[in-house]
Amino acid sequence: MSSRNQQWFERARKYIPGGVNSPVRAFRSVGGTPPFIVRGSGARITDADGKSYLDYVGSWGPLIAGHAHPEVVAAIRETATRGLSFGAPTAAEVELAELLCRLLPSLDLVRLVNSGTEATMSAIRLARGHTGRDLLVKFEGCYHGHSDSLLVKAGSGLLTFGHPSSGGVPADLARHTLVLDYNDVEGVDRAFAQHGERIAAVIVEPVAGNMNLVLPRPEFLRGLRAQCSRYGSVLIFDEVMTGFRVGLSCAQGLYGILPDLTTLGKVIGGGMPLAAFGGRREIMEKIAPLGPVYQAGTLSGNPLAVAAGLATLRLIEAPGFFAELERRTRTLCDGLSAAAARHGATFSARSVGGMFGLYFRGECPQTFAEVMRMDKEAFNRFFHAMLDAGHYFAPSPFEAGFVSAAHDDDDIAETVAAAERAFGNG
Ligand code: KE4
Repeated sequence: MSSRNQQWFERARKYIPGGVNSPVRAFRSVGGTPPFIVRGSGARITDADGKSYLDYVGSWGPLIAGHAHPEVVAAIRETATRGLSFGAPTAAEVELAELLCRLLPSLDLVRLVNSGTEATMSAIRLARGHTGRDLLVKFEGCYHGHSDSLLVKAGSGLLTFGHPSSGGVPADLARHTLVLDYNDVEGVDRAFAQHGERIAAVIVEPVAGNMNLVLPRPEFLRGLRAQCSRYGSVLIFDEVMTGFRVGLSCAQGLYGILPDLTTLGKVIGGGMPLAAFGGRREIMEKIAPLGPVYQAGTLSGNPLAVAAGLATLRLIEAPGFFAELERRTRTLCDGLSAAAARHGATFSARSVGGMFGLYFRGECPQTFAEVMRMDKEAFNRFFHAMLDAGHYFAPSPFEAGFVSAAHDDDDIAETVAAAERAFGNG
């Protein structure tokens, strides 16, 4: 008898491409049937078969306070009784913008949008409009959403311009994107020496989370800042994932680098569709209706999403929130590494703030090439053993994981014990 998850997946594929509304959810990298989630509460989610899991995906980062947090749900419920959307300014949007600008010194002005893709797409258009230049620099392994200029893979040789990495992206557009190696300071220097006067912007995940977790070399971020300042290019920190996840001052505070523009998402919406881009006044004032760079959105600043975001940000501002979240995330990584070592498994793990990376290789990777040399089969075996045991990790070896404030020490210990059994079974 097929499970309810299988029944829903079969029905879903009749009406939705691949049965999912975002590709990674289809489990094509790990195989098997994705659980169809019916509810979340705190650190756990429950699927259509009634099976519960400790959740280390957290909707890919937003659920930092845990699922269905009473204060977040209450804020949404109370707001909804006064209407869902007006397409007109509301006071709550001002309160959220004020809060973001207070928490991030690099934000003079901020614009709310509905997704991380919209935020990065708008920031890139703004940087191009501000500089009058076309060339965009990104890094292989970093993901910034699915706007055309970002779905580009590296050219054939070093410093050659990009080619489309997705169907439907015009080659004429892709060639305006230069794809470099993450953490390669010399490569950045060569690119600026050769093209600096034409570079509109560099967009980077200041802590990479879309090629699994890869930390920046401090000289890498410092180098980007220096070159962008020297050539008048816009430095965009894409903090959609790291924003208010690695700490209250985000990655820019952790590494002490002030970007010109920042994109945010995930945590700032608390699980509702909300993202943002913001930065230096001189640049942000080029956005409509003040300046010539157009950007708009029917549901931008949506009252329910703003209510959820404000409630979430107020929760994470609590004294000690990140110290405790960081301790629990590190405890998880240390526990998994110790369990792997006891069974001779080739495994490493690291965390920063409330996000972590698990690697089926001896050392934590520092480059995309090192990430790609991970043992993907070993990851898949671990993933399914843990899923069967009720521990839900990202269904891909190239994704970061997330701990919430709702994961307590017992939950972490339960996951480590399940990993001990998984590593023991090979
Ligand atoms: P969205 O358009 O998915 O809201 O955000 C795009 C985005 C932009 N920048 C960064 C650094 C991101 O991590 C993301 C989205 N992250 C993925 C997780 N790898 C979302 C999961 C998915 O695509 O379903």
